[in-house]
Amino acid sequence: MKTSKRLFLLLTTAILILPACRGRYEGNIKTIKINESWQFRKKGETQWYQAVVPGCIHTDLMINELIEDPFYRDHENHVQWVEQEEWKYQTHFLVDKKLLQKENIELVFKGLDTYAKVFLNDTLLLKTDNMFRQWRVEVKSLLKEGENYLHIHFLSPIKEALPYWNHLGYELPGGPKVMTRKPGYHYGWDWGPRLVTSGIWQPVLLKAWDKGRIESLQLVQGKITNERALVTAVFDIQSSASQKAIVAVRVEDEEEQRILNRVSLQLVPGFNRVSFTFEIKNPKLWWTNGLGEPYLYHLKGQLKIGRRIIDEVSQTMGLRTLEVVADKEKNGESFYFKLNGVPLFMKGANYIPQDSFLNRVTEAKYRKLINDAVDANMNMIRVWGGGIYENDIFYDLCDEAGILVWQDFMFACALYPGDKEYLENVRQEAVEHVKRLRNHPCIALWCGNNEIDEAWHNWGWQPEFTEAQRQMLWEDYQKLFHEILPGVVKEYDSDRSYWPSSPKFGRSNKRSLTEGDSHYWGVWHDEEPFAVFNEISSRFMSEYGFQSFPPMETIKRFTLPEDRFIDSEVMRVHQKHPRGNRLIKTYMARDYHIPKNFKHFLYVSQVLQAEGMKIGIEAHRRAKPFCMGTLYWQLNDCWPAISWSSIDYYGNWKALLYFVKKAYKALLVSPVEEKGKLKVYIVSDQLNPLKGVLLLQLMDLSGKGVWEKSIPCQVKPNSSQCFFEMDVKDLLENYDKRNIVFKASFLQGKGSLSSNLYYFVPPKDLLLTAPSIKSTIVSSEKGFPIIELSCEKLAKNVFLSIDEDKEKGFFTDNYFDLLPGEPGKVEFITEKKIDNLAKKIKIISLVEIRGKGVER
Ligand code: BMA
Repeated sequence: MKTSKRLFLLLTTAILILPACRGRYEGNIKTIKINESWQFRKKGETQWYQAVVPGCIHTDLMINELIEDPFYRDHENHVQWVEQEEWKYQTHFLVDKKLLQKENIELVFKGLDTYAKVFLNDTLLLKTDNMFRQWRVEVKSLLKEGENYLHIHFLSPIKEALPYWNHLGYELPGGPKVMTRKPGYHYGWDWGPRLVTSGIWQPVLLKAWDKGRIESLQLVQGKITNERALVTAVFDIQSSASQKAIVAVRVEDEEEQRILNRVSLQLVPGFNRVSFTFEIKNPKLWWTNGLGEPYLYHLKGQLKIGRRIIDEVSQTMGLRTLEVVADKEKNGESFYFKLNGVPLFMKGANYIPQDSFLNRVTEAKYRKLINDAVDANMNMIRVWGGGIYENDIFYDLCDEAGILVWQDFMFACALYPGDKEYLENVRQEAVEHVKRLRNHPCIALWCGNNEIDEAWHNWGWQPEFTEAQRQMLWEDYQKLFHEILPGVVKEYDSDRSYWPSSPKFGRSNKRSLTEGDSHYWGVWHDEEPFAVFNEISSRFMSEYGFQSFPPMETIKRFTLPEDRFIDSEVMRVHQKHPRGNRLIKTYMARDYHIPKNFKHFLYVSQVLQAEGMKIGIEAHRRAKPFCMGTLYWQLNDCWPAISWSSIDYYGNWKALLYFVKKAYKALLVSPVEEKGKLKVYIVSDQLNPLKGVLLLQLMDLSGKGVWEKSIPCQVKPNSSQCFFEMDVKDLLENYDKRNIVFKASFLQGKGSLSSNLYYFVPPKDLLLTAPSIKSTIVSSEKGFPIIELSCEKLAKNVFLSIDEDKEKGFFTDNYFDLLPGEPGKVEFITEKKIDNLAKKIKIISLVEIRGKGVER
């Protein structure tokens, strides 16, 4: 272990400053956070270092400068030894007399990563083997007044799994990691590094209580009409005696604070369940982003014994009905969500954990990400099964924002053991998370796993096993995903749907296009052109995607100047897909001139990804109601990488998210070529009909109009309709395709509600010339600068950037096409005022970078 620069070195435990009993008496419950004065050391060494709790071994090693940042250059490779080691964590905490007088005292570990032996005052308290679970241990008899010693010994997650793995007698697809209940992505993924952490990743609490406490409060919605909603409150209560109690639910909204209902009862010692129904008059419903307000009621569940409220839980509640409609039809089986009776087209993305080191995901990062999703007009996020069951804040924010969550259980792309102990461990894990999350209106469905059904049938796994093994493995699969997990959902959250695997069928099964959700990876993995998105359709596209490079400002943060070329060793460490760079170049060559300059290559890679995904998204939306959802892969990153993400690790929007924002607008005008015809669709997710005019214009690239047509149209609510079609040959008879842009706009009065451009040749064949972009900066009402842009010739994919070393800000639009005679406006949101902004903003478009730069 490196010993230099130990900023936080603490020599002995003797000099520790012990935390006093901090915490609040919440009624009768006292909670003390044990998050201070933690130290760690490697097993076999004597030196203790300061640790941060919650945290993980890698970040602790970094803080103490014992390892370098694994995200920097190729340092991921230098820290692989960490996973092989055992780590000890310790702290001392004070307990006072008053606390010891409590009837019950419990140590709660909200999350330990992963194989740990926990000792309190040198007595073995607990052995853990599941990072996703919480652990609660009664400790009253072990605690003493004054100083107490807590010590956790983390075993190597790799070494612990191996004997178990070797004992199997065959190799499960996914490798030894499947033996360990820990996020799959920690072991490396095709967008993420291998950083197998250990540590105390969630808070440690001491909870002390007398008499009784509320274990959980479940809110089960009954019938909802315009006049009233009936809700049943189910309280699970622990009582230390036979005693009388009152259990109540209060509403604590701004306009109303009162008890909604209460019951008196006689508690028995131990576990008690009590339920009663209450009524909400003139209920306000919870709606998704774009459709209405995601209204939340603020409730309190209370337990009163004698005259005192001895426990109280706060709970928000969103009233809504949500069904997953999977009905057999003539041509397959539908798959869609119905919210408050309205069939809902889902627009969103797949989410992965925001960091390899989960303790670094701050509340601010959660807020920014969910705000970005809202800003991009999403109404669903899929929490993918190779990551984690997210922290409460994630679901709280989704509740507030009206974003539905497709929640996978944490199983992805592998087979898992089927022995009794493992299955029981997993069952407990599922029970905990279903109970934790079931009151969130945002949870749309529980899904067993990511791609395992598809993999079993299509990924060539089966020939690796004997017939008997195959049978056993499939039985194990069925046990977990068709019995245990749906059983847990049925028992603890019976109103929600369970879906065994995403996708329902793999791509090589034709039924994947007519039944259930599907993952379409013909584009990318099989190198099919983006236009294939226009030909295939499915009932719900829960995955499809394309990679791009992050922007230069991100690359600068993990490279040295000599690393900054596409296939440099360092860049390849940050490209986890074996064929990734080659695929990007292959697709780029089809549609673009491949830039020689690295910075320009980054830009074109993003434009390529964005334009490609736009084709997919619009095709899925046009296919409504046959197709009722589109979730692209992937929303975000867990480290700075070349990946499918739309937001990079540092929160920067790639071109893709700007395109998504437009393609996910409630009203979409979508031109497309189908079998030699140009068609224009209007897709509306609005619930009201719209009357307006569809204006169609052909222009040359200098902005001169050559053809125009206006079509009065009535757009039905929640629909996709084709309002125009014409043979492309006839339409373009007199013009050079390479010099033409088609614009379709939906107008009401003079205002355009939505518009879109269409080109008849790939960008590399367009006769683009220098657009002569002019920009002026004016101040907006909010005080942020606005950049007004105009051009003389069509400017394709105008890209605004600012000196990435010095300044930071967010352009409200970017990578867009600018038409002559149609000025553009972009706001630049910054935290601090930037002097000489006009000089610092750089503007380029596709034509300016052709043939420029040096190839590397
Ligand atoms: C999907 C996901 C991930 C993977 C992505 C890109 O199938 O489920 O497993 O990262 O493809 O290959």
